[in-house]
Amino acid sequence: MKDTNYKLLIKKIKQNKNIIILKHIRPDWDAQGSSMGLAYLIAENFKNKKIVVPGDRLDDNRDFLSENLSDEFIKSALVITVDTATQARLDFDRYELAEETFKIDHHVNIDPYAKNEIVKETAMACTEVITLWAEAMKLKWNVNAASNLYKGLVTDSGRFLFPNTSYKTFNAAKILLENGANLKAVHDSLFVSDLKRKKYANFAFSKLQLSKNGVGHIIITKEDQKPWDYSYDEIKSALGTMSGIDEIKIWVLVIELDDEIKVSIRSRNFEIDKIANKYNGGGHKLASGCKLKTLKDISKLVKDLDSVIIKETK
Ligand SMILES: [Mn+2]
Repeated sequence: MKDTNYKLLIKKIKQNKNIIILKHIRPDWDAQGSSMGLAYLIAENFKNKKIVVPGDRLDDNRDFLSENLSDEFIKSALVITVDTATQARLDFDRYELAEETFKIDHHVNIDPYAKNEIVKETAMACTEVITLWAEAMKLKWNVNAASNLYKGLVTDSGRFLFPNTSYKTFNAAKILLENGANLKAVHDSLFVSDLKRKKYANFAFSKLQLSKNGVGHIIITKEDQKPWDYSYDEIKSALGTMSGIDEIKIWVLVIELDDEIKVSIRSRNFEIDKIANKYNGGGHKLASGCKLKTLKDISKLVKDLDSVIIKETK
C-alpha cells in the first residue's frame, strides 16, 4: 500500500543537500537502526548529500556523526525524525530551528510535530515503515542499510515472538534479507552477551518480587546501577529476565534515574496500557511504559496491575 507522502519524502531528499536524521533520547535498536539504515539508504541513492545522525549511539559506529552543527546548517537542512512519537523525546535541543521537517514513525500519533509525515501505527517497528518506503520507491540497497533496518525489526518484535508479529513483519524481514541484511552479524551483535551482562541479569533477577496474583517487579535503584557502569538500554535489559515465566503474568521493571523513575510494563495476556495511562504513560496493550514520582508509588502501581489480573480471571 503506497502512501502519498512516499513520493514527497523522495522529493524533499532531492531538494535538500543537507539532511539531519534525529531519533529519540536513550535510543533503542529501532531508533538507531532506523536512523542509520535511512542514512545509508540516502547516501546510496542520492549523491552529494551531507547526512548527519546526531545524538547517542548504542555501539561504536561513528558514521554520519558530526560535532558542532551550526544553526545555519540546521536551518538549511531537511530534518527527518525516526521512531519518536513526541517532539519532547527528540535527542536534539535545536529542533525548533528546523524549517523543513519530516516525521517517520510507528507510534500512536499523539504529537504530529513535523511539517510532513509517514506514520504507520500498525507497523511493528519504525524500520518496517522505512523498509516498505524504500521498497515501494525502488531504492538501491546495501548491506549496511538492510542490516541496520533489520536490527530494529528483530528487536521491536522481540525476535518475532511478540503476539502482534504478523505476516507483515515477516514481509519486511523478507525484503531486508533479499537486499543483503547480514543475519548472522546482526544476531551476533545483538544477542551474544558477555559474562558481565549475564551476571547483571542474575543480579537483577535476584531482586524479583512477585505478588500472589502474578505481578512481578524488579527495582533497579541508582545505587544498584553504580557497580555495573551501564547505559540505560543495558540496565533495561533486566526486563527480559522476567518474560516467558508462567507464574509471572505481568512484569514490571523500575529504573531510578537522576531526573525521573522510568517504568516498563509487559504482559502476555493482560491489557496493561490503561494502567500505564494512569501513571503518566502509555504504549501498547501488552507493552507499555510510564513514570513515577517516587519509588513509594510502586506498591500502588503493583496493586493496580494486580486488580487487572483479578478482574480478568474472575
Ligand atoms: Mn520502535
